[in-house]
Amino acid sequence: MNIIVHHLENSRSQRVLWLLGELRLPYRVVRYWRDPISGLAPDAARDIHPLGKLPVTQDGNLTIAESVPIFGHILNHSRVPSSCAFLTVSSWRS
Ligand SMILES: N[C@@H](CCC(=O)N[C@@H](CS)C(=O)NCC(=O)O)C(=O)O
Repeated sequence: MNIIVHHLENSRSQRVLWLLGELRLPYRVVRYWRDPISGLAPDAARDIHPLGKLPVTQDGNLTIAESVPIFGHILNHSRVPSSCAFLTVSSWRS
């Protein structure tokens, strides 16, 4: 896994960076800063997501939006035991 994280400051995308850090997985960050007046993501975020919502990750040809599937993708490619609570809940919900 060679993941790129499109990360917006002060947002839930911080959780993706946290998870990758905890799992000691390598990643690259593309950083976006909020507009100081509106607090919205910059226009450049729309190059990677039609609504400019982050996080978005890219792993090879696979681009994923939405935190939960991003977490699933990361955990599927980690050495986290399959008994991990997150994976158990995911399979229970599907
Ligand atoms: N359901 C999405 C929500 C994504 C989202 O709303 N991200 C916010 C930051 S927490 C965002 O990009 N806001 C910038 C904007 O709306 O301009 C997820 O869980 O990833």
